[in-house]
Amino acid sequence: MSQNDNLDLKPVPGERLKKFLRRSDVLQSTLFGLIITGVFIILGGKYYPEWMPAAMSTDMKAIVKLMTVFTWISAPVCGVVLGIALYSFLNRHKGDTPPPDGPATRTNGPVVLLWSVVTSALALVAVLYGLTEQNSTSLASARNAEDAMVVNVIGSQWAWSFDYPEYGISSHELMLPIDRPVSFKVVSVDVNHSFWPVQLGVKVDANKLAETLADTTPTKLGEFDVKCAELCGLYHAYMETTGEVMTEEDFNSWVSTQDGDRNTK
Ligand SMILES: [Cu+2]
Repeated sequence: MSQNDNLDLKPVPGERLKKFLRRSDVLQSTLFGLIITGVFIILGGKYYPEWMPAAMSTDMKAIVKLMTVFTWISAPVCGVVLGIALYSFLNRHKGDTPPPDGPATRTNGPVVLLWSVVTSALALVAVLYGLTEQNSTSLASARNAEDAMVVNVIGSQWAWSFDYPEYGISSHELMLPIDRPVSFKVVSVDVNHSFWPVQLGVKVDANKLAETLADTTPTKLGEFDVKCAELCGLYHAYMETTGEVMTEEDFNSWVSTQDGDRNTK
């Protein structure tokens, strides 16, 4: 072993990382990764609000925003993985004998450290953003509203019914006045169901032995879908109805047309 070989073994700070980042396979994979990351960031920001169901409540608005931000946060991870996959596919070995292994990345300390720090930071941002959003004032105001309208939601095989104790009426369609917080008290009379008014961004289990609660404030006029999101038997797929967010005036006139004897129509 010559003196030069001995000198080469001494680690120079930052040298392994620099060497790694100058490799052509790393450069090309990174380039693919950056392009794919950019595509996901643009798609997430521009199209998520269009692809998601219309945001008709404070909760659904928060969910669309959360999905967009989480797409941005996860875009670099997905971009790097797909970038490496694309590079590998384009440079795949043709022939019968397998190619020799490249240098191991898992033993390259600085590279492992860099990737661990970057992904940990992304995960931390996701956790902090999620917690902040969960406790945001718009959601908390529906949760703590004293003037909330209570709707008792009853799931049964295979239909939903809604009791409005304040008005002494019952309906198979979920009518709600705009901008008034609503508090859903959800139960089932038979098996487990899941109450899912899609565009309101609420999804909560309907159990037989325990009442579950969910709150939101409808913010947009129009019809929305109410589905069951828990496989509950033969006609689960048909366990759906419609709802509508109405002006206060329309809601009051709808209430007056309902039978006060809690007759489900
Ligand atoms: Cu169901």
